[in-house]
Order: sequence, then C-alpha cells, then structure tokens
Amino acid sequence: MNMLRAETELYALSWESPRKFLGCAGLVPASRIVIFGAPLDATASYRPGARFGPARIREVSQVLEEFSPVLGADIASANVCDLGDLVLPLGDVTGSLEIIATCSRSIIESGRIPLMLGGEHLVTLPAVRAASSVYPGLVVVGLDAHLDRRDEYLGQKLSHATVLRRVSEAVGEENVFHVGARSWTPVEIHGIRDQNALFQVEKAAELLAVELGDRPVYVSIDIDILDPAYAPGTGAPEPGGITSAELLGTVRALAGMNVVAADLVEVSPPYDSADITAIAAAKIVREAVIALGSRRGRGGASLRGVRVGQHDFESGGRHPREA
Ligand SMILES: [Mn+2]
Repeated sequence: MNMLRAETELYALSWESPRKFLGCAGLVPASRIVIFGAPLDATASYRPGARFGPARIREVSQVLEEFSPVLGADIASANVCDLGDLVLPLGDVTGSLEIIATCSRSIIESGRIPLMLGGEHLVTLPAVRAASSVYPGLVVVGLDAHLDRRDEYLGQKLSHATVLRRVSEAVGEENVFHVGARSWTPVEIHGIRDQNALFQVEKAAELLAVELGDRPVYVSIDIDILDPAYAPGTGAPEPGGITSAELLGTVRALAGMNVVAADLVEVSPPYDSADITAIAAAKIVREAVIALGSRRGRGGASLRGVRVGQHDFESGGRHPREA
C-alpha cells in the first residue's frame, strides 16, 4: 500500500485539532482506525448546525468509560487515532467535498479504516467514492430515517437530500442498502428493490451478513435513524424511530462484517437538549471503534490477550460473529 504517500497527503491537509475522542491518544502510523471530523454544513434544508457535531461528540465522549461491557474490550485496544476536524472552505461545497475525498482516500489507501464524523450527510458522497476507488464491489449500508434519494433538491444535485442517490450512481443501485428508513417521497422509493430496503432494523444486520458475506462495506449512520426522543439534535428529526439500544446492537453486529469505512453524520448540537444526541453518537462511535478494532483483518490490530464478547483470542479462535 502507498502508506508513505498517503500519510504525507494527510498531514498536508488543514486540521483543527482540539480535544481528542475518548481514548484516542494514538498517532496515525500506529493506528488501524482513523477518526476525523468533516464539519460540512452547507445544504441543510431545515435545521443547520451539523458543523458543530464532531467537536461536541468529542467533548461529551469524556462522560463514557473507555471499556465496553457488551464487547468486553477497551477502546485503547482498538489501535485508533483522532485527527481532529478538517478545515473546509466555507460556502464552497465542491471544494469541501474534494478535501474530504483526499483525506478519506489517504486513510483507505494505507489500509486503514476511516471513521468520519459529520457534518451534514453530503460528506458521505466523497468518502464513498474514495472507498469505492480502492475497493471494487463496495457495498454501502445507510442507516437513516430518510432515503435521501431525490435526484435534486431546490435545484441542487449535491445536497443532504440527494446524497444516497449520488452514492447509488457511484457504486450501483443494487449495492446500496437502506436500513431503518421511515420517510420518503413516491419518487424516492420508486424502483428500489425489496432486498435493498431493510425497514425493520432489528433484522437488518443478520440479513446483510448473509447477503453480503465478505464483500467490502461502507456503513453510513445518520443519527436521525434514532427516534427524536433519543436524538432531538439533528437536522431533520423524524418521529417513529428506533431506540439508542437498538442502534447500538445493530452497529455492533454490522461491525462484524468487512467494514472498510464508516461515518456518523447529522448531529446538530444547537438543537440538542442536554447533549442527548451527542452522547448517543459518542457511544455509537465508541462501540463501532472497539468492535472494528477487535476484528481480525487487513492491517489489523493484534488480538493477543484481548477478550471480545467473552471470547479469548489467545486460543486463536474466531470472533463469534466471524464463525
Ligand atoms: Mn436522514
């Protein structure tokens, strides 16, 4: 892999790096998972504020323990670092997307897993394109209250409301799976295959594991998949969603697949209440990082002595979800 060039490219980008995400004291060369913020906040049609999402998620992550009782492992075992937020040119959507693409590609080309914190959902598009250029046959799993499949919104092709349509064009309609959607227009739902629309979240991870096997997967989590009771601080809250516990379970299960990149988007702190949404997001990130970091695979972390889900890797056994 082009490790040296990729890291040079990464360090050449402009960063704002205040507090690190919980337990992410590592540096890029030693890390398998790389967290970064993409605070794009350009096309929100209802409530903006997602530019403050990554910083708030980091800030409130300090309330969590570094240890996950469910996964039986600590975030320190996950070989993870946090680069801080990309500095994006305000008002320049395409310029911002190019910077996000460069960052994502640098991380992926070096065999690492980027975990991007949005920002609005449009940030997913350049990150998917970057992953797709390295991993042919990439599958995108979008956890979102909305389908985000408009062809254009208010005359714009690049929008949080069109992002999964653009993603479909990039990786192929059949390779995009929508989990937990409960809001769409007739135009958005038209033509979508039954097997690509997994409205029942509790069955989604199991179905996807069977359907996708070892194919490379990009997981995009729009925090609005949660019911507004659990995530009021988001751009387009949609009643009737799942609980935090249900989302955490789904994320842990998805992490058992061949996830090569992921994001969590649309946390909008100005509309949050008592940091409910940001803390939920931080816990999702913690669980995703620990689950991904505990998994064996390319460029993988050493699992010696790490116990995951009560399974002892000293014995050389496989993760229960890999069995
Ligand atoms: Mn959404």
